[in-house]
Amino acid sequence: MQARVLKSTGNWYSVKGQDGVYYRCRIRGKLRTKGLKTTNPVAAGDFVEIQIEHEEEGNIASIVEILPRKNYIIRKSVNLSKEAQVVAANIDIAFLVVTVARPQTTTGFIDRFLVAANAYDIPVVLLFHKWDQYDLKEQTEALNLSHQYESVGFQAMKTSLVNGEGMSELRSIIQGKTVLFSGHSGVGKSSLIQHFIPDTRIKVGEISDWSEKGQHTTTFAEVFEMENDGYIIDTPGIKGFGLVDIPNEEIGLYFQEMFALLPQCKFNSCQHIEEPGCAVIQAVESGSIPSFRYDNYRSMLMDEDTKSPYRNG
Ligand SMILES: Nc1nc2c(ncn2[C@@H]2O[C@H](COP(=O)(O)OP(=O)(O)OP(=O)(O)O)[C@@H](O)[C@H]2O)c(=O)[nH]1
Ligand SMILES: [Mg+2]
Ligand SMILES: [Zn+2]
Repeated sequence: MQARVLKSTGNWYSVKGQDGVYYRCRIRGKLRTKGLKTTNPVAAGDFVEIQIEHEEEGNIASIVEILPRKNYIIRKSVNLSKEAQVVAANIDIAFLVVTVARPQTTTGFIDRFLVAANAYDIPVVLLFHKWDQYDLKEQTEALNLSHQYESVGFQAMKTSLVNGEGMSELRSIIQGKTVLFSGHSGVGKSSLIQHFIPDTRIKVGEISDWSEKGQHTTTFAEVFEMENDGYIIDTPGIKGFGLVDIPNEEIGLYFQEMFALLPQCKFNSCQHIEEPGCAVIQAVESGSIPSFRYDNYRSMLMDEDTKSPYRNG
């Protein structure tokens, strides 16, 4: 029977079967994971094939196969082995929660996130959140920014939990999908999850990914179910996407508006730096590509360390 992995805790996995029943599972035998060297074979969000062991003693089953993943996010393992940990799989939408103030989200952060999501093949919707708390100047700034992201092809929304702005639209977008909320600490991710799934154990205002000693704690992602079909994955400790190693010459491919212009550059290997006949530089000069996007692209080329939105993510 097919099932969805909701949570993994060490060797045990909570899954929901197609029959609507929850099972506790262990892995039986060796699971094939096609060349990907990871510390955990099965992750939250995985679709798996299970075999029921016994129903009397609390629905125990075995995971016998992982179905092919549509996409997944990984992070470097906490131990020093080079292995990666699969954090979550099969994500339909990543909502990037952005606030222009209190706290401020920079476009440098946003663009690094968007590049990583693009590389992971995860569609992003930008939420300009806490709209209720902006003064006029901040509203103008947020509007400008959201229009600029829309102009390069992203969906952007105004949202607020205080006045309810955008919430019914957001709910209908999540319907039937598997989504996650990303963004800086304090932007409102937990509050949003709580809004859509009121009985989760996620606490608002709780700093989830650092232990009392200030160390990064290993926490597992968990899939929460919405009432009317829809899944929200909570990934404690991963506010951006952890591990994305993109060689310099490929970064431009993940800035979609630049990638679209590449065929019009004189050289098909153009990196849009100082090559003659570069269509991207022309588009930046004419204003059809926002200059901050281009600046962030250039700074990603220069700074190895900042390719990932969170260095420790
Ligand atoms: N004004 C306003 N405040 C909000 C809104 N949404 C959330 N908040 C507040 O923002 C603060 C931070 O919210 P959290 O949901 O804990 O933020 P988080 O993104 O989960 O933060 P971390 O877990 O640290 O990553 C809380 O005090 C929330 O009440 C909103 O729409 N408007
Ligand atoms: Mg939180
Ligand atoms: Zn070019």
